[in-house]
Amino acid sequence: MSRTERRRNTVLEREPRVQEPRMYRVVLLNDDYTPMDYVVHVLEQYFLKTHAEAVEVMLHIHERGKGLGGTYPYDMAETKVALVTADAQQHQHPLRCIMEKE
Ligand code: TYC
Repeated sequence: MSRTERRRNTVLEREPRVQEPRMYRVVLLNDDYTPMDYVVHVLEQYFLKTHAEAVEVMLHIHERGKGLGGTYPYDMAETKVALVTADAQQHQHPLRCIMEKE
């Protein structure tokens, strides 16, 4: 069925029936102990950053307190948080990764 309604001479656009999924930011937090190289590795491995991008994001987090890994639908964001948290724990680093509603 068409998304438009005709009333006399006016064509009214209806709201789209399908909404974009709500997106979530996956954010990494700074701490004093996690090695910089490890954070760069996490950004490359889990957020598919190039090495140069990963270094830039890591330095941003180090200087500003937090930074963006990526933005994803809920399930993907939740999975990234779980994978990064598990990896950091395995390596005994206190790195924290959280999600925020966009
Ligand atoms: N601040 C850490 C250090 O000096 C590096 C670091 C960067 C830690 C980013 C966590 O999310 C982080 N070794």
